[in-house]
Amino acid sequence: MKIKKLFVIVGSVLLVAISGVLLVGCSKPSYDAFTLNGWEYIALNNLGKSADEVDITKLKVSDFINLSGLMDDTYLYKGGIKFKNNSGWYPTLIDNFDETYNENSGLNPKIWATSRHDIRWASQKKSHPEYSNYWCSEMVSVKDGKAVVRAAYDGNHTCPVCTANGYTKGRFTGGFETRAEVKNDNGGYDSNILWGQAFGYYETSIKFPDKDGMWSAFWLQGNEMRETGFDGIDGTEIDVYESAFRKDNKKVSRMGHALLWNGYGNSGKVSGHIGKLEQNLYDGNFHTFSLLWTPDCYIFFIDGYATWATNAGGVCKVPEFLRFTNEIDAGDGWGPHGQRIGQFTHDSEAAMEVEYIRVYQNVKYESSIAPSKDGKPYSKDNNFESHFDSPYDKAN
Ligand SMILES: [Ca+2]
Ligand SMILES: [Zn+2]
Repeated sequence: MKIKKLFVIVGSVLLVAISGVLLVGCSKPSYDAFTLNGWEYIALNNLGKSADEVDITKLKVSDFINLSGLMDDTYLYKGGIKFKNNSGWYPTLIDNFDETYNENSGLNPKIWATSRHDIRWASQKKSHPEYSNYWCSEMVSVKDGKAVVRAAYDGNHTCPVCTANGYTKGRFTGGFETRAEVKNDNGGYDSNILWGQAFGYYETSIKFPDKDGMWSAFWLQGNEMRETGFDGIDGTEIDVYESAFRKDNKKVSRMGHALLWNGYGNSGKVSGHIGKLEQNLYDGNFHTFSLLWTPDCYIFFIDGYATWATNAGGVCKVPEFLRFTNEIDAGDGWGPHGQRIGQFTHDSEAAMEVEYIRVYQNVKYESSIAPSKDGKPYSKDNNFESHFDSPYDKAN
């Protein structure tokens, strides 16, 4: 055993030395091979092929699942008949933002709410209180078939809610989600889920804000994510993408996926992956980000290719809501992964644009969903709450 192990170690050192020489001699930037941690077997089984027959670092969504024959028109599943294909997939929520509503920033109020008014980050520069970053519903709109989250400095902000909070000068942006946070009598907020789902396939097409000092994200979150028992099974924050790498995008685009569970305080757990990509995600075009969430694992895709797969935390079995959010630095120029994202300047503005969100469910996943709190189907009536019950992380 020992000898074999030694050989392996020597072998890898050699390999590193050789690839080091190759890298020095080659001016091309290096990209990360996609890491599926064994979950590529799902695609291989589906394709009926072995790992030798396909490039397992270049697996596509269609290698894992079959969505053929399904519509992609704006649609909301309301129970009853499932328009499912031969593989058991059916659409549950498709919004192409091709319909504009008169209220709710133009978003369908049955599904969406704008992220709640809040100060996101106080200014990190004492001499510049106006560097503070606020979320405001007025920064969200539906335009030309897209949901748009603007980001801009406003020195005379007149939104009534912001004004009542004393936020009239600063950096304003926001988000929208399938959950409404409503002020309660205890001075806190109730988290009312408007639409939630456990498992399925989630795909969005996004154009990033093209400006220093910003990042955006598409993520899923559950009301029970802060419960400290049961690891991630009773709720996991699933960051399908978190874009904070525009600043050092000269050679390669990087992108982060992450899972967070058991709250955000001392009990909080995290697992993430940041990969270097061949394509430029900041080229001013739309790019797709998607998640295949099965009862066994999470598989993340960028522009249709599987980039990371994991079952970290134990796979979440309870419904979660969708979030599209935009962020601005507050004068420090640091992003969420401890990297420099630059400074937001006040003389121009930028926007995060969402072309569509498409969510599908598979009949085979349905029996793995955790029972609801009251034993009835998950809905607004039981606030999509599961039977899981454990202490709650008070942090954040
Ligand atoms: Ca938990
Ligand atoms: Zn406001």
